[in-house]
Amino acid sequence: MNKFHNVQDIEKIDNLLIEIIKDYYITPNNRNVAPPLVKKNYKKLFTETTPPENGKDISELFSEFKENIYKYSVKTWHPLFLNQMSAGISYPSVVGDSLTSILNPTLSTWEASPVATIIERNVASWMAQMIGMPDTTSGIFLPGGSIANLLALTVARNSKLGNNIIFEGFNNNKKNIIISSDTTHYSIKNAANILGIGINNIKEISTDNRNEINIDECLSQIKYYKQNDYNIIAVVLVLGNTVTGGTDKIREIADLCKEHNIHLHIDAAFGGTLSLTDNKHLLDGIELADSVCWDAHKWFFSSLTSTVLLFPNQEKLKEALNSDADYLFHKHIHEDDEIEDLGRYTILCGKRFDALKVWFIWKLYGTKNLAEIAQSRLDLVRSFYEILKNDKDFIPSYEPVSPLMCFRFIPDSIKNKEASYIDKVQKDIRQYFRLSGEALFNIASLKNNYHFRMVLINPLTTLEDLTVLLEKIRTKGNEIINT
Ligand code: ABU
Repeated sequence: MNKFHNVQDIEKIDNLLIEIIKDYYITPNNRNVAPPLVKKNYKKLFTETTPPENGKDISELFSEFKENIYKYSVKTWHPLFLNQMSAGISYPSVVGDSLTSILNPTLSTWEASPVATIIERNVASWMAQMIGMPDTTSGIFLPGGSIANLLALTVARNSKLGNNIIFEGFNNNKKNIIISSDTTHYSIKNAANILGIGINNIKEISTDNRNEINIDECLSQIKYYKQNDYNIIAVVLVLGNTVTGGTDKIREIADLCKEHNIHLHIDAAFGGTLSLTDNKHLLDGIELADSVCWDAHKWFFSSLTSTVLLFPNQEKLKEALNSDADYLFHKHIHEDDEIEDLGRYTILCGKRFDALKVWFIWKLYGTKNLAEIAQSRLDLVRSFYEILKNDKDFIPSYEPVSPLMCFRFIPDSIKNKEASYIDKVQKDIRQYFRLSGEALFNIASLKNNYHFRMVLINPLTTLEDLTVLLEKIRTKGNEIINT
């Protein structure tokens, strides 16, 4: 029997996939969000220290997957999975992603993936239009916002220092700096590290209670570093701060960057979807950016990963990278038999067809429905904020501008206690829910205190789910305080 392509095995696959898709999408509440397990018990489930010598029957393998992997995995589609920005992916995305694996094109070269190359370019251009970038914009799909930020800053560095840096490395004595807020995503720090700029050369601008950049300070710091002969590699603004969903105001800073020819990168990984809502005005000035990234796998209902990195002038990206691989990138004899090789616009040689799931989402729902679904999440967070504001035991940490709500439980009984005790109460409450698996929400430090952090992008999460959860938090919180 040919085990590699066993027809009987293949016929059994659809049963498992359909069973799981139905469990996820038709009965999303049928079990807890997370299994009631601590790390040491998880480890006991998986004790195989050597690879399996002999293959298994596929039905037994499915049973093993369901019993050990599926059952004990965190249910990220559950309405009370509020922990991550990857909550609540859509079924067209699951279909698109599965079909991506079946087609398995690598988009490095167009000749192996002509359709995929064109679809990726088209979907990127839809995203550019949606977000309000200029007509010249094109985009590339990448596996995550962190890689997108790294490539955007590679372009920024090379634009500033010249593409000779590709071959010669650093060759200047001036201080090379990046200007961003003190709450910018940690991937900007990784990029500064990898690009040889150095984390300490990120000049951090202070932020308000929603983690939004202080505009006046940013403008005056740009002027200061310019006057003092620093090389400002880039200014990075954030649309959709990871902890608060806050948005940096773009226009004034963008104008100053244009005046001084400074690369402006916008990390809109989360906030890009605001372009579909009545908060679209928060993107004002985005058309002036030199690069923008937007994660469809956050609030655009796609599965991980599908990030688009957009450039009004994408040739700069190609020029900033090395694509010296003649076994891959061929010059074709007839010009009309040539589409661009997307591999030249990325450091990835194996480049997945991540745009297909976004194509499925967009084609199935259409912009109109997508906008309604996105808006419903903004309406949800606004209603939740009002409930928190009017409840004497809860304090919302800011007025939300996108579906990310932080708040604290501070009843009268602990109001005058030390900050460290109040922090401990928040942590203990969150730990209870994580271990019980009833709900999974996050906790984060915001201006030196711990706050619950709830990502409210899952289209299945209702206001009632949240109010019931609040009551459970109150009950558990009082129990913790009184013991
Ligand atoms: N890149 C930020 C992701 C944060 C989150 O999933 O909650």
